[in-house]
Amino acid sequence: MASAKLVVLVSIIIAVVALPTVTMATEFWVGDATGWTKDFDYQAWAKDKMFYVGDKLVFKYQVGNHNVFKVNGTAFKDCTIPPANGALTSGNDVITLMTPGNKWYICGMATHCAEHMQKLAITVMEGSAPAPAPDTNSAHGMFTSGYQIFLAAAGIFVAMIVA
Ligand SMILES: *[C@@H]1O[C@H](CO)[C@@H](O)[C@H](O)[C@H]1NC(C)=O
Ligand SMILES: [Cu+2]
Repeated sequence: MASAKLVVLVSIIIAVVALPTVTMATEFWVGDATGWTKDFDYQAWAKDKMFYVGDKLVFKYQVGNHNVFKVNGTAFKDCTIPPANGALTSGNDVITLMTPGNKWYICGMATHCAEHMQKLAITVMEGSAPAPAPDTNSAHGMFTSGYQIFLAAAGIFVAMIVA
């Protein structure tokens, strides 16, 4: 049964090698724990982030206090508020980034955009995030490599049983 053993081993090796290249869409909570509100620097928040097609933006806020409009670059700059029926108002608005390019979002309440910086501009990139390098400093990195070690060990165990 050497060939069955080989098939299992090769399958496991492929799985372990391929795992880090499987990328998942990222869900960004705009403003992190602060959420979507006045007087928060969303450009600073976005500056060190990479947005890819398929990722999601989640705007979290108290219903009625804020809202979300997707606007163009001109309306973003001038804080031009579109008609109210175009607003997202759920307080937990999820926007999937469907296309690459520049995207602009503003709050349409009173002067939140014009006077309180409640506006976000991002650039969405084609493709998906590169596989993260093994990062033992983060819990996620440890989980990923721990998971791979587990898979490899399980593979060897299964291979031994099959043999
Ligand atoms: C931007 O949006 C505004 C308001 O929705 C619209 O009047 C304007 O024509 C748009 N500008 C461009 C360049 O698309
Ligand atoms: Cu607002």
